[in-house]
Amino acid sequence: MRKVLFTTVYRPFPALDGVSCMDLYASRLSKEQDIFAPASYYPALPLFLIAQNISLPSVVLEHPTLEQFREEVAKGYDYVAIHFAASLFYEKVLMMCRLIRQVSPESKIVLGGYGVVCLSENFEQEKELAGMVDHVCYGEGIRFMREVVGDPLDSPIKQELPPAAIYFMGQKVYFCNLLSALGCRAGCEFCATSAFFKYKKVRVASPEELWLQMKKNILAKKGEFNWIYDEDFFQDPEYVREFGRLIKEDNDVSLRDVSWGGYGSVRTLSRFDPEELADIGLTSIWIGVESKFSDLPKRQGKDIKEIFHSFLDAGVQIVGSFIIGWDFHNLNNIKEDIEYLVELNPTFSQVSSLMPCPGTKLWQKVMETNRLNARQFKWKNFHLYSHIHTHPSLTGDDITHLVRHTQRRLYQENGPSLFRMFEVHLRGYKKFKGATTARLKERAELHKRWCLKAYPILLTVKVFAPGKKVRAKVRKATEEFVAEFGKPSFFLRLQSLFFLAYAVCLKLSRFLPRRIPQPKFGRYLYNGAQA
Ligand code: B12
Ligand code: SF4
Repeated sequence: MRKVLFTTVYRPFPALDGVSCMDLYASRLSKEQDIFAPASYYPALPLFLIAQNISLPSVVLEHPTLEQFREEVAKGYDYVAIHFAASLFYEKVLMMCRLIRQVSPESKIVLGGYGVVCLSENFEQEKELAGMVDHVCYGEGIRFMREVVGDPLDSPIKQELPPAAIYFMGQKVYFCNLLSALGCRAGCEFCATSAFFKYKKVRVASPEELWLQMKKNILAKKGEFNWIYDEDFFQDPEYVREFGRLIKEDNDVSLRDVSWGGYGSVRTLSRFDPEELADIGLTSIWIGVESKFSDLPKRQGKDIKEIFHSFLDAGVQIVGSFIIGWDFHNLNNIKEDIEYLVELNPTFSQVSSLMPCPGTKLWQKVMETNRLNARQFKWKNFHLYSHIHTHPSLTGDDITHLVRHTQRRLYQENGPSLFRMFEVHLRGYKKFKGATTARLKERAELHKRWCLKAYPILLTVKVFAPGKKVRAKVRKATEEFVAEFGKPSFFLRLQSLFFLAYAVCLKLSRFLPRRIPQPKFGRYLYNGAQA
């Protein structure tokens, strides 16, 4: 019987700015937050997703070494399918394909993931790579792989995905991921993911399928919350409202346990009342702030400050992404832009340089105006902190410095993200504790549970706070906590001391030479019967 090997690229993974590029929280969402940046593991979602939706038996390798990969390939697979997650991995993918051709020349090579966009360019040996592979997926991968192996394209899609994990002060929090759709119609000129799907939204799950899988995750206690993939989940209000209706009418699950998040934009969120979304379990959103001066269509609608304020008040955490290096940025206006982001007080943030990506309108513009630093261009420098094109007035070093400055300002003014998370839950609790509906009362209980869970971090933040301002915020939050929930229990106080001791050890460990942590190797079997 034919069989498939699915794999990520091989270890070790590079560090960007001293932090592993595979760590979503430490390297991005809570960067520059000293000991308060949690570590995280993120599964290679597409591989698990595709493996369970084809009829052929398969093996999924996550983060093998090159040697482990070689041993597996030598077993003789009909297809070797590589998750080319980012073009940064170009050299690794090239090496893996050369190795497949040596060890198992009969195997068909399949590439998929956003990284494949590099194949259309001509900087390194892209032609050699393109010449070695049999199938390249530029788009949705489940149906693509079904077509490659000859399965019916439109069978139902399963989504039993391993949870992601966040590690902090010896604690572990799991969260689940679900796929609703890929691509986006808004067509922002810099956006890699919408360009990849040709500015169309490719729907993968109906509201019912999405809710049934989320409900399964909740009842199995697989994770504390569910992240929904859809580049702008709120773009189709009828879809969101149907999904909400299913949640509301389901008596098996209390709102106390429903906690989900997704990407949104100012324009699409302006069509919803935060309370309406809180009532169906929304607890986090990712909003592209991009810049105060941006006139992107997705930024039109309510004032972004109002959006931030009203959602944070409703207990919804916000990941705010922000870009340094727009053409209109200069050393005079950039500080104003940065302070504007700091004032919005996103719970987590992604601050990056403007990264033109092949396939986007921005890439085309940069190429046409000869602004790509093409002579020394290498895909290994292609990431969210690089500067691969010239800016009208800022140098590459300016941009690197400004990215770091923004991350530090967010930390100095607002404190660690985990503290901001506590604040948002407290705000949510205060808003809903006196609610008149039973559902929103349950929502208040969800916030209370998180406040109690996060309370022990306060002492450590107070001791290691980046300044007086944050210390004052912690004092205020502690008083509010006591006013709402009474004096913390003996257990909570003990846990606070444990966190503090842990933090001291972490601080001391900073004096030791640091190794870049590598994600663990995993080998998973799928028998094809699931499809
Ligand atoms: C989660 C995530 C991560 C995670 C996990 C990555 C992983 N293990 O795969 C972490 C934090 C580790 C990460 C790191 C990085 N990431 Co990242 N990441 C994402 C993010 C947000 C979601 C990807 C995802 O899982 N989506 C859900 C799955 C189900 O959808 P999907 O990936 O699109 O997969 C579908 C298809 O693409 C296709 N497909 C995908 N793989 C395969 C493989 C095969 C064989 C086939 C047939 C099909 C197929 O089928 C799937 C189902 O339809 C995307 C942005 C986004 N909004 O999508 C950026 C994104 C992929 N990351 C990006 C970058 C640049 C990075 C970093 C370099 C970080 C940095 N600081 O610069 C590093 C590199 C390491 C890495 N592994 O990617 C870029 C890649 C752009 C490019 N062309 O290079 C993206 C697009 C962000 C962006 N807008 O620029 N990332
Ligand atoms: S709204 Fe977001 S996902 Fe959609 S095109 Fe713009 S940046 Fe991309």
